[in-house]
Amino acid sequence: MPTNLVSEEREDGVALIRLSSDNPLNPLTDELVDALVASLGRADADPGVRAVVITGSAKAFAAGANVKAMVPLGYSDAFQKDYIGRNWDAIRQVRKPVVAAVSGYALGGGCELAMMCDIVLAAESAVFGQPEVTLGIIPGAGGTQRLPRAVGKSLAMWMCLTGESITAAEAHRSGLVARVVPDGEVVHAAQQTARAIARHSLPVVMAIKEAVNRSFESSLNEGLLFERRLFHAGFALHDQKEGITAFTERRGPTFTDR
Ligand code: CO8
Repeated sequence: MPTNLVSEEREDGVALIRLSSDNPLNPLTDELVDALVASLGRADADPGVRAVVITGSAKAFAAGANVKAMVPLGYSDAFQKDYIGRNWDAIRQVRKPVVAAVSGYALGGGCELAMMCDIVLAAESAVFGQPEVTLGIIPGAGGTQRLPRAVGKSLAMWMCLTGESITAAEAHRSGLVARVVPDGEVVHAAQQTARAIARHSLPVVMAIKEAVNRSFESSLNEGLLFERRLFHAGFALHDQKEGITAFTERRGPTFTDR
């Protein structure tokens, strides 16, 4: 069930999940991440949902992991209880497309959460950063791994080693962000993007997500083979026949997810 940490809306096949903890900076407490993971699980399992939007408050997508909870934590506990891995790893298991709508701060775990999403849209005043080094820690949820893949080594090193943030415009130029929109419009823009995705065939959309993600996990040859196999498998889909037939008949397709 939705909790007061996360709110859920459903419209036009799009689930909007809003991080809404008492603190508008949305520190990513274990409880908040658990609630987010549960909400994502419901959206992924719901046949009425075809794409998901995650957003935060106007002040912050999320200002990072809950720093206060780390103060008493020792190595033994962190390791044995699989701190971060336990619930954070579930976010990338979502099979439907996930769009991040970022306003305000996306710092540390907040920037990492945005990078776990498939598409990132940012408000003009959004700020992205990995300030962990200033706390004497290293990023722990993908900052050293996903950020270089998104923005290249030099900028990723600069952000992680200095702890300094980048603006939405810089994030857009470097490829971290797909689109920048005026403040106050990012959720609407993300919903529009998600709705555009939701109009397509769901099995095709899910296959595209898998194939793009595979490009980060495999050699070029393996990735191309994976893509080719999925492409061939598409010939078994009714929607593939419908899509290409509709094109030749100069009409719009009616996809049925079969
Ligand atoms: N964790 C816990 N509490 C926080 C956090 C946080 N990340 N960020 C802000 N808060 C709290 C503050 O302590 C303060 O609480 P209180 O009123 O009780 O003192 C309250 O939120 C308001 O904060 P500020 O007064 O600082 O608000 P400002 O508007 O002045 O500043 C900033 C906003 C710039 C975002 C500032 O709060 C800040 O720098 N926050 C910390 C950002 C940061 O360092 N993030 C990285 C955290 S480490 C991390 O994410 C590791 C990732 C590991 C993987 C993820 C695991 C879950």
